[in-house]
Amino acid sequence: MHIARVTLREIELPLRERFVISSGWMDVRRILLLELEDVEAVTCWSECVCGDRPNYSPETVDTAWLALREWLIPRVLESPLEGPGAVRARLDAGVQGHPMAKAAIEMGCWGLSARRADQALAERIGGTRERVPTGISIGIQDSPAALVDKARAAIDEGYRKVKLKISPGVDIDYVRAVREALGPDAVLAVDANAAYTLDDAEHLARLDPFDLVMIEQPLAAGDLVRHARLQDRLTTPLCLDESIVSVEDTEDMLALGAGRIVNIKPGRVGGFTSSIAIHDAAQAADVPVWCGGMLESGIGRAYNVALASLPNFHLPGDLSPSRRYWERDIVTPEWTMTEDGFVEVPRGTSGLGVDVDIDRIDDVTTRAETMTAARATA
Ligand code: OSB
Ligand code: MG
Repeated sequence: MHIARVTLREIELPLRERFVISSGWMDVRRILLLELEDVEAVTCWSECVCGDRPNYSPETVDTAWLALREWLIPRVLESPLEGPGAVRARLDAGVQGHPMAKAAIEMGCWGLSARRADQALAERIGGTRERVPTGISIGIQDSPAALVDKARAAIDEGYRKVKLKISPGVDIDYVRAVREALGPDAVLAVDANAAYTLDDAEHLARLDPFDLVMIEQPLAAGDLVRHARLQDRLTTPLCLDESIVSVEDTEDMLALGAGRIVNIKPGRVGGFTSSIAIHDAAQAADVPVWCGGMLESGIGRAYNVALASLPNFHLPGDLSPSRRYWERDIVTPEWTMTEDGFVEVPRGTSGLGVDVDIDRIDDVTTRAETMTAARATA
């Protein structure tokens, strides 16, 4: 694999509705896209999942742009790579951190290698599922009644899991209202985005009666030991998101008992190689994983759907259809959900399984820069 050119682009896509989580909110998604091209002019797009502000992770669109332009893209342009499995080591040499920026390149190389092999991305990485159960992540609402309306609409649309964002004070009453309205069969989860501390253990135990499939990331990202203490005091399984950036973090979680479920976002953990290692480590420990989302465009979604077709993805992913997020996505066809709440994994196609709508992308692009080997060595 020999990358000859990489174009960095930033686009702005307005969300259909404001998305509020405990640590911030978003009306417009700023998205960093990459277009990779190899020496034989085969191309593939990928997406970097960073947000606008460092509320979910330390990386942002602007730090990723800098890291990609200054340190990461030059590294993949400098000489041929053995294959997508070799990309992460190349990017890690001499560059600490920046897993989201690294993931955008690494996953793009997997996409490119799928195109070169004339295989669907899911097939290229060993995915086995033909369709993946779909969940929805509902942002913080102004009242329990407003949340009940959203959650009920989601169940009616067919979603197989409903995740409610919570934060201190916007939690027990909201979850109770939804459980009472939707009944015992609804698959419900909550996600705190690190808003609590271990001092809130008793308060969080008040969620136990609501039979949630998980409480996602109640404590801070670095709080593995404290998550283990909290898990000891709850019957509801904890799921880690922000805390897991590598397979080593996953091993630590397993060793400490800091959680019983892992949310894998390939864009958060540095790409597919790391995602697959996390998937395998969790599977060996009988710990289920599921694929989280970062309000991706249709390009990032293609990677998430491919990953979620691996066998240990037992729980529905945050893989909602395009129309949940955007008036118009940047791919054709847009991502859809079946009436019974599944997303179909593209098969028998080459690469991502969707076409990139370049006219649409041009319309929403705010900056772009192309780098070639010459620039990289200049
Ligand atoms: O914690 O899972 C999260 C979106 C932005 C940042 C963090 C999270 C989320 C979501 C969105 O929950 C899930 C989706 O993409 O549908
Ligand atoms: Mg989360």
